[in-house]
Amino acid sequence: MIVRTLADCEQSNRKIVSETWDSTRMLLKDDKMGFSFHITTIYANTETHIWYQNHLESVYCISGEGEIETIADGKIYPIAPGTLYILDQHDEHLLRGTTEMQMACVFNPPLNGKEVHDESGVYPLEAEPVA
Ligand code: 9YT
Repeated sequence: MIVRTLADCEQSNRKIVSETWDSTRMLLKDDKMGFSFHITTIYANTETHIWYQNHLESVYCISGEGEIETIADGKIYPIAPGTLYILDQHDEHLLRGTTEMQMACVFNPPLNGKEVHDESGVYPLEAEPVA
């Protein structure tokens, strides 16, 4: 059994700060669960280009308002508390925070904890997906 608190994780190197978001990776590859779990804050009035070509990600909105646009078809989906979006097609997207949004994210394969997006919105592959 492993127990961690967000408050403790935020005080450690688990918290990564980027230009338009920060993310506290509470559960990572070295926990050997087959996925990682993060609490991410998307900053207000921002747009982030994301394309997880090597990962599957699901994101649940805890608080705040925004939208996600899938680039392949130009569709825009509102995000509000209670919304879960599931990037099952490795969907390239634009994530916009209207207000600050707090999100809970899971990744398969798990992140190792050091990743930040490169200029094309991609994280490098660290592991094969769990079947
Ligand atoms: C929602 C989203 O993908 N935000 C980018 C940060 C990511 N959740 C992470 O690296 O923790």
